[in-house]
Amino acid sequence: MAEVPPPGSVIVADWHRCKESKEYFSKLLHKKRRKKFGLLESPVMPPHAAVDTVHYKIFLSGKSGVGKTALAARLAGLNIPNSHYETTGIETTVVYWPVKLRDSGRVLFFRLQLWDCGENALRRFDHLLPSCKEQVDAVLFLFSFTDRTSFDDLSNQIAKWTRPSVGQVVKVVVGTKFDLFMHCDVAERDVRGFQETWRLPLLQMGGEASDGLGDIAPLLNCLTEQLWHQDCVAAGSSRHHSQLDTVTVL
Ligand SMILES: Nc1nc2c(ncn2[C@@H]2O[C@H](COP(=O)(O)OP(=O)(O)OP(=O)(O)O)[C@@H](O)[C@H]2O)c(=O)[nH]1
Ligand SMILES: [Mg+2]
Repeated sequence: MAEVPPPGSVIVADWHRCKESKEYFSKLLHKKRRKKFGLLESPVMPPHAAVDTVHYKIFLSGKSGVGKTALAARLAGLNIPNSHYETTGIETTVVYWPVKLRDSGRVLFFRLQLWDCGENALRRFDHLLPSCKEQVDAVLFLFSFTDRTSFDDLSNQIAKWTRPSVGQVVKVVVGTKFDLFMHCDVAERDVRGFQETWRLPLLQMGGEASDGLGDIAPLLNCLTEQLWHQDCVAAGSSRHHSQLDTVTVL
């Protein structure tokens, strides 16, 4: 398995808290709330501060009800569903996230297209998984802290994505429903044991979504850092990135 870069070694950690990042993060907000980007929309910087955008495809994996659709909504700043409505096919959601590279000081917008497919739909229709897997850059493996079986199944899921036929994909584990600690079914020592075995980043999610970016920043920073690292390793140079395109100034 590819080595995971230590947090903050590739991108500036907690950059969203720095004053100089305000100009970029403000493009994600409207009246202090998350801006909704339509299919053809993207953050627009003034000409003097135009930055490049890099595109990635992310697949959300996990049992039905663990919170894949809720996580996609949380990351995009959309309304989180209160009830569980099974996702009947593939839904995609786009999330923008600005990042500052540590070595060069260069700023990039990451455009993350999240692919969320209902687990039951995946099982019912064979053609869905190949579409989700096609040219995927990263997989978020979700388990719920309130559902032991979703945690026990993680190793199985990750192993499927670690075969040589799959190629290199960034892997991040997300434990959802961390706010429901009264119903917690996964002990801390089990989580530690899992991390020692797999050596993958594991982040916890849960609770009311805030209007700010603080609750999603750890996951998005971790994901973008690994995506960039994976590309640099693949290209053999930290300066080259084939997906670069300039943010269009409308
Ligand atoms: N309290 C709490 N509830 C959550 C959290 N994440 C998801 N939920 C709830 O869990 C339920 C199921 O979440 P979904 O996101 O619909 O589950 P899913 O993984 O998309 O399920 P399928 O589409 O059937 O595969 C919903 O009622 C969500 O509101 C969380 O972090 N905390
Ligand atoms: Mg769903």
